[in-house]
Amino acid sequence: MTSPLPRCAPEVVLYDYWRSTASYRLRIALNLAGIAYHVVPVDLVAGDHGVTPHLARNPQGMVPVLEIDGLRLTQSMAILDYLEDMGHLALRPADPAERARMRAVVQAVACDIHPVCNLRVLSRAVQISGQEDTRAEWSRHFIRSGLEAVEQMLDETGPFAMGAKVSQADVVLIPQLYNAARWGVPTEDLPRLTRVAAACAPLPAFQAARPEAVRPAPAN
Ligand SMILES: N[C@@H](CCC(=O)N[C@@H](CS)C(=O)NCC(=O)O)C(=O)O
Repeated sequence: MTSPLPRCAPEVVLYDYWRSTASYRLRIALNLAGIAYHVVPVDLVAGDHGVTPHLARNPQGMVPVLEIDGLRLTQSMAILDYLEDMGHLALRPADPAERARMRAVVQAVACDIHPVCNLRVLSRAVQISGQEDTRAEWSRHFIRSGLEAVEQMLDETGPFAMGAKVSQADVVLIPQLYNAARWGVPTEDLPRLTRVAAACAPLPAFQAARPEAVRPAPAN
């Protein structure tokens, strides 16, 4: 009698771009969950997100997209909640008031800072103004003012964004801080954000998700 084939879990596939902060959120989350995944790069600079086959994966033409459990999911925060609802993660405080406080931080980043500094928004701003400088000035303005407000929303003692435990707030803040540094936005004078960055930096799940750690090797 032949032995049955081993039952393999279907592969988890992350369509991402190494510098994409929304993709960075999912890399951290999947690492925290201990879920192995295969990365398919979608080159935003080359415009691969706006054409087939990526548009067929996500009609919004954005990364990340995650294939998991036979599903194809878009929107990083919806995916974080899916991983949580499936029992892979516990990054949302149980207490409703604490959870609302955390969601306020998450949404300040994911709904208010990040979208206005997205590639398509910056490209349009440059197109309308006719000034390439607009890209950096616009980004710096919205990232700095947004982070100044977020600073005041964070837990006073930490060390993580909402207190003693890593939460979804840390998962969105670390990529946003990376993006701030990329645009030359100073954040060292924001002590709570600086503390969050220091607390998350040594954690292996955050380390392995860094853009520098996942950047594809240049093609020869
Ligand atoms: N709300 C979406 C945002 C996704 C998003 O903005 N992704 C960016 C990269 S960080 C993107 O694909 N940008 C392409 C563009 O702006 O055309 C999510 O959280 O997944």
